[in-house]
Amino acid sequence: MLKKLLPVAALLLVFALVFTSMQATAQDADFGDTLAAVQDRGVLNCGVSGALLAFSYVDADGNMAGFDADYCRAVAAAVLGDATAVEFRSTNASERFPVLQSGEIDMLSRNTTWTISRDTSLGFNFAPTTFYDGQGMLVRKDSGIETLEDLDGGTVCVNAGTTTEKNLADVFRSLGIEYEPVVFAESNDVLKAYDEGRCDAWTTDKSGLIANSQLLSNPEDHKILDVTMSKEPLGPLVRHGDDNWFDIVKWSVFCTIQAEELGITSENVDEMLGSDNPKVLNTLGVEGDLGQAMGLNNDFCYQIIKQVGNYGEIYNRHLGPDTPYNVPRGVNALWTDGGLMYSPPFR
Ligand SMILES: N[C@@H](CCC(=O)N[C@@H](CS)C(=O)NCC(=O)O)C(=O)O
Repeated sequence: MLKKLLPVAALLLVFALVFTSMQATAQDADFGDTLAAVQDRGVLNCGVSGALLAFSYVDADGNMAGFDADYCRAVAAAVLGDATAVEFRSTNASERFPVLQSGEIDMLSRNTTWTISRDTSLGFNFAPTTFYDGQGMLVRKDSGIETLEDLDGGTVCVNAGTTTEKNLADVFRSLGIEYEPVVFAESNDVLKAYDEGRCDAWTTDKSGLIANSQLLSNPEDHKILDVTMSKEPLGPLVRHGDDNWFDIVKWSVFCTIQAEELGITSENVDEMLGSDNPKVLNTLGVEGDLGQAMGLNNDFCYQIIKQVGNYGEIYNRHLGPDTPYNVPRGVNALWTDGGLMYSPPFR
């Protein structure tokens, strides 16, 4: 009798082992390595530009400041409960992708355009767009240049390894404009060359032109042409292969947008914990376990808003009316105000 039962018992044992290992695999897949690595390290390694005013630059106190830097801080607040637990890594346009691919950084938040090839063949996942931009062209006011066609036979300063460089070639080819690109790896060199008069024009994302043109010797002597050469949806990105980490970065961005829509700010967030609006309670983690499903505390969004602020606060801090840039929200307004900023439900 016992002999007969043995093979059955062995079979059951094999099933049990396979089942347990499947469970373990599902669990591992739910929480990829990046979250654990960041938590063990106690600091988020975040790639930025470091050379772009308003987005990521070293301020007078020696701190990394700007809109993109604040999205690094938002993720650190969500994951570590501490918005200051960020190690910033400055990157130029060409090195930003290798440092993310190699694992040197956990995420990149560096005025980077979401394109199909970056999303697929380069092996990245893009979190929601934080700034919808487009490519512009800056010229000297006294140059007489009013349109792109006026640049025929001219020189254009541009940053290597960017969508900017490729769009410039495409747009000028389609318009039949002959030009000479003057290409540099570092944006500071682009700026310097244009400032010294080595190019008739300087092209990059309009946000970059607005911000970094403040560094020209006489910013008021220049103007941005009234043309948008491309779509440049800018936002944070992570490596392929860690869905949970992608979710964390994605929902950290959505948290800032959702909070603005719900009227939750860094100032009133504590008061909002006692709100009678279920949407507010879910978003802030007073009710439900939305954070836990990503391996985070349920108050991850509360931490982001308390420590960094909602989308509108982040925007205004770096680009709003009280800054030298005063960039109107435009398409970056909330969807409820006719813009493109829209968070899926927190439920
Ligand atoms: N959004 C474009 C352009 C990004 C870009 O690198 N722009 C330059 C000019 S504003 C820049 O950020 N340079 C800063 C640097 O080199 O650190 C892209 O993703 O390729």
